[in-house]
Amino acid sequence: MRSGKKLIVALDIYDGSRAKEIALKIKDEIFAIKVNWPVVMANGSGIIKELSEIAPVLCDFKIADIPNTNRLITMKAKEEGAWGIISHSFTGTDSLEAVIAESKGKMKVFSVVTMSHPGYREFMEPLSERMIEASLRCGVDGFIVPGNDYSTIARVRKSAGDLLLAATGIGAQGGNAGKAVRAGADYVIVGRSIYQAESPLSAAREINMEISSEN
Ligand code: BMP
Repeated sequence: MRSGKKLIVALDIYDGSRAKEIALKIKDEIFAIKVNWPVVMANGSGIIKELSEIAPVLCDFKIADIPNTNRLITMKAKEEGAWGIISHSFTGTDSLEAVIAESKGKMKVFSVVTMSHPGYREFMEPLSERMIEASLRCGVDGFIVPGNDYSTIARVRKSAGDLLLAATGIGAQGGNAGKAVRAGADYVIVGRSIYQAESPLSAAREINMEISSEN
């Protein structure tokens, strides 16, 4: 049912019932659900398992700690049945390797090597290429890329080969889903444009039309 789907909805809301309600409404339009701290802090990690019954769950914990703490966070996401997990890479290869080792082929590991907000340029941007190389050496499954910066997506795609690229920054942050996919993204991650829409289902359908349109 999910083959060919590229849309990942980011449910950055506190209300777990509302999150499940939206997920159920749009489940035929999405590949996966991304959860971040708001919904997990408000509902506990069990929300990962509950949402996984609707669609695969990508845990956006942007893990950025010492290897042991990274391992503990990863283990919990795995126990709850997550499909994938997002880790920072700037904390170094030992930290990223801990996430990959604990995922043990059961969860996809996405590394953050670029970001979609202006502050990314202050500190991270000069290190982006080095973080990509290090992530490749560690054996990540994919990268998070900015869906509002198509040349950066294309740059990461060149280094990433066949690995998965998931683009954020679509809609509320100015990116276009179709352009992001044509620049090289496998998935587009969309939050506010869906969960704040009057009809999340219509919004999700519109994004899927953008993806399948030719220009
Ligand atoms: P929205 O579509 O509402 O802008 O949400 C984007 C989602 O992607 C948020 O969950 C945010 O944490 C995440 N994200 C991002 O916006 N930029 C990045 O560079 C990396 C992210 O994970």
